Amino acid sequence: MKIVNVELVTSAAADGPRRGLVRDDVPQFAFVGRSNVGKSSLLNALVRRRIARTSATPGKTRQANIYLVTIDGGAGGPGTWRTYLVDLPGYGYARGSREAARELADVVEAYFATGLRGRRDDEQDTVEGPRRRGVFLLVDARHPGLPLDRQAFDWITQTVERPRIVATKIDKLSRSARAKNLREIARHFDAEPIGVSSETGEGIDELWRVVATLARS
Ligand SMILES: Nc1nc2c(ncn2[C@@H]2O[C@H](COP(=O)(O)OP(=O)(O)OP(=O)(O)O)[C@@H](O)[C@H]2O)c(=O)[nH]1
Ligand SMILES: [Mg+2]
Repeated sequence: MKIVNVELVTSAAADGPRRGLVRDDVPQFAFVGRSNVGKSSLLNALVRRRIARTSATPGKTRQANIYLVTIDGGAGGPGTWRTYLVDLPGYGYARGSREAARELADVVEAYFATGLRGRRDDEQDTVEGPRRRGVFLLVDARHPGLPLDRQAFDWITQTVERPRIVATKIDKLSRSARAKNLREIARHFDAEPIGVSSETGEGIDELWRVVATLARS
């Protein structure tokens, strides 16, 4: 599998013109999770370049950044295909004010309201959303079962669709702790998580297989 091209097509804020949100036939995959869980790092690991800004301080990503990725081959066989990968602000941004946290939540909600469901409350016509899509809920492999992650899971499931669970930063755990925590996460969400590390690249191929299978089916 070869990443042919990656470009940032739009950055959309909650209060900005919502024209920025993309609605076409190219499948979309969104990354959701607590601030600092590693969403932007995972996007960079997937596309193999440092295109999304990351930071050790939570609250780095403040807009819905939509990247158009052109890929050659991968699961599903040869051929060129495209997908959007969407890097969203995190929730649980504790360091900022309540208002700042609300602002970031608004961006995420605005993205799902317009970008995935294909419908805007402030628009009369119903706009077709992407036909193929996916939501990845990222949880820190070191902290299974956080109430905030469960709340996000329930919200996404009700608002958009049941997300796939991705357990991040597995490089920070020993082999045994990793297996134990992944089991706990699986029990918590009643779904098998994909363990990944943006540092070592573990799990990245598996995540691409999931994306390619959904995008190209
Ligand atoms: N060891 C390790 N560190 C990681 C990994 N992924 C991310 N990090 C680190 O975690 C911190 C946060 O990463 P980001 O990718 O900026 O997190 P984010 O979820 O985009 O955060 P917000 O934009 O604030 O919501 C950075 O210091 C990263 O270097 C990983 O797989 N392993
Ligand atoms: Mg980020």
